[in-house]
Amino acid sequence: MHQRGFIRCVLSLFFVATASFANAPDEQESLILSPCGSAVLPGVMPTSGLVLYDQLVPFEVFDSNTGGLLYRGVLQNRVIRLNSTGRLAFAYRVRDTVAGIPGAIDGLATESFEGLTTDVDYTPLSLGTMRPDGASRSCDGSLVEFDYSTNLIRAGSSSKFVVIGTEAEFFAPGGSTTIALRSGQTVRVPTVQPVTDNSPPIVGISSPGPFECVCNPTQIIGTVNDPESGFGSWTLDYAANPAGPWTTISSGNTAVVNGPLGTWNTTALTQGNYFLRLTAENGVGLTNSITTVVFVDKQFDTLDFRSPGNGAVLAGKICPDGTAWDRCFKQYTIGYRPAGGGQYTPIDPGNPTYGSTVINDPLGVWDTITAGVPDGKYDIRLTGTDICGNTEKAVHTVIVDNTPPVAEITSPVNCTYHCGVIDIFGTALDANMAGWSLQYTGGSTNNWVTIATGTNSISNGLIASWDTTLLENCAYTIRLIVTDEASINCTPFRHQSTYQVSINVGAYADCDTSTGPGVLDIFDFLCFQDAFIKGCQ
Ligand SMILES: [Ca+2]
Ligand SMILES: [Ca+2]
Ligand SMILES: [Ca+2]
Repeated sequence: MHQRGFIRCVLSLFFVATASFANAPDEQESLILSPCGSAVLPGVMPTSGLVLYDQLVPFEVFDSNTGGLLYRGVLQNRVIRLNSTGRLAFAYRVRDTVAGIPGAIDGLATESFEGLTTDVDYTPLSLGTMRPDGASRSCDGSLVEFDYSTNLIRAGSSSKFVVIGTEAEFFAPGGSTTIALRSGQTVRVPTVQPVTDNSPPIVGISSPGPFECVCNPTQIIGTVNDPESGFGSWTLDYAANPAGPWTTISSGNTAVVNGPLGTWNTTALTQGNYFLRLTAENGVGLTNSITTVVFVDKQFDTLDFRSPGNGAVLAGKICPDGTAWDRCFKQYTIGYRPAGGGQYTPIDPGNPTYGSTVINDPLGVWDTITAGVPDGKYDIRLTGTDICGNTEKAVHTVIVDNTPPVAEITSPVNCTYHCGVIDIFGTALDANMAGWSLQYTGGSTNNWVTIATGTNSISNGLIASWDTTLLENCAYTIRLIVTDEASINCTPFRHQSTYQVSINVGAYADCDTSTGPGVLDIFDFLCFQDAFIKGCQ
């Protein structure tokens, strides 16, 4: 077998010639050739119709032993839409053969007719001289073979058209015809084949999936294919509204099987749902279309840093709270730095990022004591990021105050005796002072009675003057309570420092308390003298 003879074949699909194919009479009976069947051809087949395709396929056959040329010619392949049936007939004829070489064709066999009815014959009135003796069909129905064994198509001769009428409505490349020489050599040349395709092309978009988030740019993956009749063309469009207008993303004229269909640049689009439509037409003109909805993501949707607010004074554990939400959420982060500069450090080393959305709830915890954060002003930054890399940030500046206030009474001191108006000295101090309160208990009261309050800081100075004139002689305790503004561990509780001093108000004997048990001596006299001067009666 020698197949070097096939040199070239330029298929011109859908070439339409308007010439009438033949002028055979249409009134004759046709000959249906069933699978496994064979028949002598009557030469009566009606073949007038419209020539849809007419191709000349050159071929050569060589002797495989000597390399000598055995045959050279052209196979003419036509497709005709028959007037009699409206369906396609496939016709073949050997022509333009070169004389003077030894070859002689004794058979033509063409394939891909399985599943079709084949109505076979030759056209006695067409060009050419040789006609087949008969035809046979393979048992699978694919191959139809015309037999020229007693009417050889010798070199320099030609043949009349042999015709296979079918019920096919379409044709496509992919068939082949084998030319056999009497001496055993064959050559196979490409010819068109009938196509039975009642199914539209397969179209599908596998990525992005329905309602999936789409970033910019996004590659669209899908399938446009038709295994029966091959492929015509396809278009990928998008629209904001299913009624259109549609804008083309990409198009093509070759099949794609779960591969890239195009790259969608969404730069000019606003965020929202969009429709993607894939429309395709197969090789026989059937169309199919699929539409899906995707979400074009253009921004981080909601970042609400609800608390702590700017200027908040905080201590211990700090609890940022609010909302970090996106339709295409990826993560949020919370970091801190000294106010105004430097790198942000995650507030929680165990959660450098948070992978779940939060809506109006705690976002994280910053334990300023465990982290050893010095008192001072800090920026807290909340950052939300979506899967497209869109981010939103919010920064609040707060004051960390883990230092309780200073509360101290320096005068009077414990166990001293006093009368009249007592000046109380000491310190009430905090970097974030909320206020102080000076109170006493004792004598006829069992509760704390306020002497004075203030919001000013006092550093080793007069806190208040306490008039004890109307109080009974007794032991009294005075206390200084100083409160700062730092909210501790995300509660309303503040730092509070207390200092207490217990004294005696009124007459006394062992005035100077210099001896124990008490002894009345010159120092007591001096003490009495001093008390008298102060107004103790
Ligand atoms: Ca199909
Ligand atoms: Ca987003
Ligand atoms: Ca403080």
